[in-house]
Amino acid sequence: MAFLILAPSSRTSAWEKEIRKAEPDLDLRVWPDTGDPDDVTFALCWKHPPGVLNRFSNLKCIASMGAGVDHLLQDPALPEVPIVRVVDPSMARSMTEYLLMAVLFRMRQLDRYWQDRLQRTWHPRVPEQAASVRIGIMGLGQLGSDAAQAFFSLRFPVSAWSRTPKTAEGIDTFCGEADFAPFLSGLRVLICLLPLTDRTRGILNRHTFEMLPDGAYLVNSARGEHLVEEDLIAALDSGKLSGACLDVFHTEPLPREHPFWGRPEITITPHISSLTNPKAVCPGIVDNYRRMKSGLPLRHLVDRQRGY
Ligand code: NDP
Ligand code: OXD
Repeated sequence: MAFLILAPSSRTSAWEKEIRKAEPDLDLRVWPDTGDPDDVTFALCWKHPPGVLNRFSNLKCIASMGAGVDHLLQDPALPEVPIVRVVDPSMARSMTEYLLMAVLFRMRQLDRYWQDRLQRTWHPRVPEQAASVRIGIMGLGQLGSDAAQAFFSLRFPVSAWSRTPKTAEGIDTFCGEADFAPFLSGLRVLICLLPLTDRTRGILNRHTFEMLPDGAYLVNSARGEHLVEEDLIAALDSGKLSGACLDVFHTEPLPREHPFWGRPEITITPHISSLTNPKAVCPGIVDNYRRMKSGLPLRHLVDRQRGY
């Protein structure tokens, strides 16, 4: 029974260290040094080359190194074994901190003060009150729920949209396609925290932007493919949107020639809104490995049909 780390584009030394710490006797292998492929029963993956997991005929579980599993499900030859993902309160907290930073930076016009500083200009502006800035969160799961509560505790009005009905203290909740337009109306900030699925790909498009009040602000820290990039440029050009803070992109790293770099209204961060911390998550991943070995129910299972 071997545990394989399969993450060709990632540095894996911290993962190896933390997995060994959690289970010192583990037969741990790191791609591409798999040894006998028939030994591998558990694979911890991030952006694996499509098709390669089929080499492991005794594979019993695939674990995502992150919260998202779109990188796994886009492999058309993914073996039919259970998939688990990372759920970690520190990841949710980190995402919440990023979102608070994005919204407060914008609200308190730090971008403009930064420009003023370059000109050595003293130019006070009246700040907006949180109570007049309605935040809309797409996705009320592990990350969206934490963020919604944090904005609510700072007295922002908060709306949240999910696939199935939800209730959350102080949050105006909406669900499904019928609720999409009412959810969007009245938002000053739209935050995307959806998983990438067939139903959510491209959801940040011109039709969605049209349903927002003029001058709304967009934050996307879910996946680049949620956004139709040319529709964002058009919405900024027309003034429909006043700006955006983007952490994720169709192509990462964002190519140097990409038009987003030339747009001062777009804040760009390099997919860091919530990095997975191997120290925090490896005990849970190893727990699932042990569960798989003992035939116990796995935790944080992914529903393949739903896509998340
Ligand atoms: P969860 O699975 O916990 O939550 C997903 C939420 O999205 C749920 O509320 C779900 O609804 C909702 N949802 C899914 N499909 C739809 C739909 N078609 N219409 C409306 N709502 C929908 O995911 P997490 O909160 O853990 O993570 C969300 C995503 O964030 C990840 O998939 C990943 O892509 C991204 N991420 C990005 C990071 C970064 O650094 N940039 C870091 C970590 C994650 P329901 O509750 O009804 O099921
Ligand atoms: C994740 C990510 O899905 O970091 O965890 O994007």
